[in-house]
Amino acid sequence: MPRAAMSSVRTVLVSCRCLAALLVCAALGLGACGGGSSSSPANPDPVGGSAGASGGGSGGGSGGASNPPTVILPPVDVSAVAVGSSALPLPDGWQNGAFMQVFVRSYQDSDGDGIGDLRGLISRLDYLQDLGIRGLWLMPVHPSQDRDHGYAVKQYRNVESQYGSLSDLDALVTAAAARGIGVILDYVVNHSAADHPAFINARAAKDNPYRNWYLWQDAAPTNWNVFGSYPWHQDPTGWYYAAFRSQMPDWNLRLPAVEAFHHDNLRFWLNRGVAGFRFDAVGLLIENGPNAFNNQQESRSFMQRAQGVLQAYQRRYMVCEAPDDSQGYALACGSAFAFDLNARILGAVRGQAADIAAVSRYFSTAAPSTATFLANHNLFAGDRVWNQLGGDTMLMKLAAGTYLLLPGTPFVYYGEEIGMAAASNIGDDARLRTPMSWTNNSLHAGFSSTSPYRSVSSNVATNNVQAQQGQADSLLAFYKAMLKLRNTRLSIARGGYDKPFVQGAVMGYFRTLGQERSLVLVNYGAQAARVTLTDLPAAAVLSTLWPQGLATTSANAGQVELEIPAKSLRVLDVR
Ligand SMILES: [Ca+2]
Ligand SMILES: [Ca+2]
Repeated sequence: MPRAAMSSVRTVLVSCRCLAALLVCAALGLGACGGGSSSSPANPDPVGGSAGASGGGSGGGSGGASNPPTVILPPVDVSAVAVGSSALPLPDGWQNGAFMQVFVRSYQDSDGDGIGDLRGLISRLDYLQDLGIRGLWLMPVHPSQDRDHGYAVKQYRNVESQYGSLSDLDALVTAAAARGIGVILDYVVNHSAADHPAFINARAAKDNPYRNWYLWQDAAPTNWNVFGSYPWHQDPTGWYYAAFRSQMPDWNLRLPAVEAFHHDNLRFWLNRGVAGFRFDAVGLLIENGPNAFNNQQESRSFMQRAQGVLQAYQRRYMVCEAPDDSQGYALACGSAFAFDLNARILGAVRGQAADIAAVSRYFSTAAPSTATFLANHNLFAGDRVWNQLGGDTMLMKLAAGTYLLLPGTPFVYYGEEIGMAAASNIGDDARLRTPMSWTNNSLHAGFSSTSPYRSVSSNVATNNVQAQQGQADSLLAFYKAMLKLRNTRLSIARGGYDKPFVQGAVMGYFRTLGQERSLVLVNYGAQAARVTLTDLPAAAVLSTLWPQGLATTSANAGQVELEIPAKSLRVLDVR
């Protein structure tokens, strides 16, 4: 913990005269509501700099005979964090390798409580390294109110106790870096948990110094509809804004103190060697009104400034989730997820011509830093790939080969590499977040020694790591082969995207970096296809990198014909 971390934790005292404070007393389970005298807050000059930190100065005397009962609201750690060591023991360009999106709760349980944890994840780093993964995106690992997905953050500078401790996270970061893997954390910047100390303070009274760290109105605002829901929620002291749900109130990100708080939080983790962040829901950061709450310029500017925080450090990486404005945030964030590509790839894999064309075109205009993926932890981005493609291994290979060889930074959703299915007995997003299938054990999938907190995937019997390891034609082996190409060919990891074309159901393109040139051909069709390339160097030599064992081909006057079997891909070195 940085030097200053505990030096200015601010405690706020509030009178319990009003109903709101009584409710807070009740919610906190504090018995101290019945009396006691006020004492000075630990720091009498809280955030806003205005009077009223103690609450005792406002409200006017009611002329009562006794002192008002007082409750001590929880302190908020808003201490400043300065830039620390900027070094990162990762190679330059590490972020051009593939990431694994990991839900820690479901990855590996180390202590037999049925819940995944950081020590469990550390024990699987060798697997991830062997697979060829160069980065990990950990879904939220902070103490959370939901104690599931983690997106209702209660504390930004600590680790969920079910997952372990800060030192466990440090150990993970160190052990991952030793394997050439950077760790980025999910950072939830739009909202906190309702149980976050700042919101407990904010809702206690209108004059609480943290009041305007959130968005409040006295009366219910009209005409608001955020993706089908009314985002204002009634509380005893007013109406507060929460775009997602009542238990996740939105921060007031226009307030400089709130932005500074988040920047300090980011530095807290960057100073510990965390390699960067995945920022959640950045389209919804700052609102300008009922018809202007999504993708406002102020939100992009906010993220641009967050990028500035990371730029004070070496080789850090950040990526944003902005589902309906991927390219708009690519610049502001440095990298944003391609939510307009994943369904196109799965459509191409099914042989749909419009989707093949769209995939071929994509990186002609998209930022080369775009983060690609097939599926993630949210159903709005699609079901598990196995479910979407009917469990067809050939099609899953085609989908993987498509995005793992394109420009950008690919994000593999944990278990995707073994064709892990959703849970068949769960209807919501949780179906996508089942325990990792390490073995065919129908109770715990090798994820734990006991019954896991959530049921396992529906296809654990067939699609698990143990069954696929050592099998040359497995989906796992294919992912490993594609990642090896990405990790050993700089042109594929970070080269240009040149001369894309579509011939029939075949998509082709070149990846070029310096003298190294790679040619990728993907046949999405149900028949074998012959592809004619016409403008190669006159005596170009094409050697096949994948699949292995094919003869070298030479161009004749810059022209060559290549055969691609149905639903397969071919990668060649061209020189
Ligand atoms: Ca555990
Ligand atoms: Ca917001």
